Amino acid sequence: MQVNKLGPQIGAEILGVDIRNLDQETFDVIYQTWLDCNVIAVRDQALELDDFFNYSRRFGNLYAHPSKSTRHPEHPELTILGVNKFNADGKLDKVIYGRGSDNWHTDGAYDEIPFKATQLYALAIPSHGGDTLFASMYAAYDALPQTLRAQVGNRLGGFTYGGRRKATALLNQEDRDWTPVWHPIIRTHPETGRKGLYFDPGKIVAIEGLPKNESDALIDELTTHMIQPDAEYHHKWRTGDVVIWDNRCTYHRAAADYPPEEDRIHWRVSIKPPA
Ligand SMILES: O=C(O)CCC(=O)C(=O)O
Ligand SMILES: [Fe+2]
Repeated sequence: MQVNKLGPQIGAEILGVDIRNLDQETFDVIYQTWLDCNVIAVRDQALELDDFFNYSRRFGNLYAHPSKSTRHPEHPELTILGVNKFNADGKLDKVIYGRGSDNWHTDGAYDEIPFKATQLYALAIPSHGGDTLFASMYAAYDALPQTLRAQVGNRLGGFTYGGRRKATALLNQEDRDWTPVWHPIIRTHPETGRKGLYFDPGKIVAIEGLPKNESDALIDELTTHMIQPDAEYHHKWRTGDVVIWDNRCTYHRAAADYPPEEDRIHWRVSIKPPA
């Protein structure tokens, strides 16, 4: 097995393994690399659905994403990205094509127990474009000016699916009402012990204890501090890549800049901590 760091602070690729049969010792190295690097890509895999599920379950429990219309019909814990991109009239469905591209975000902040990880397996990749961009929440926290750090303090943020804009187009009509759940904005990672700026401008609705105008202003201010120089890693996909990111310390966004007539298809699972 070969491990190569890819970005200055985050991102690593792993070569020379078959994730269908990994002994515990090898998996432990992969897991530790993931904790150290926030996002890892295991290259050159050829997987059936069960292989992808079995490997993903080594990171935690699989959780059915609230977007029912993009789930696999027989396996609710599997989301398929990039299929049914064109409507019946031949027009590009921007919600499918642009999924994950509106904001830098962390997945699953709208749940009481947010997603620990998200894992994708690349089945089809376009000739150019379509990268996934990643950035470190640790770096965002480390660079936060002292005044802002004091303003946030121990405050909680309220998060919903779709946030203030109620961007719920991927959800069925009956699933569009959300009650905010509250998470500390400065969050200590349960496994690394490092602090990060746990933040998502597209999901946060309010900051605890502040009048709406101050809460909105602080949200805008924090948004400008999420992405730090040298703390990004841009993943250029290859078919057969298995990429997992840590939602407790990583922001991501899809570039949504590839030729729409080309396929870009991934299997995707949301992973929560083991019960
Ligand atoms: O398609 C991508 O590059 C990532 C989309 C995304 O935000 C997600 O799967 O959570
Ligand atoms: Fe996402």
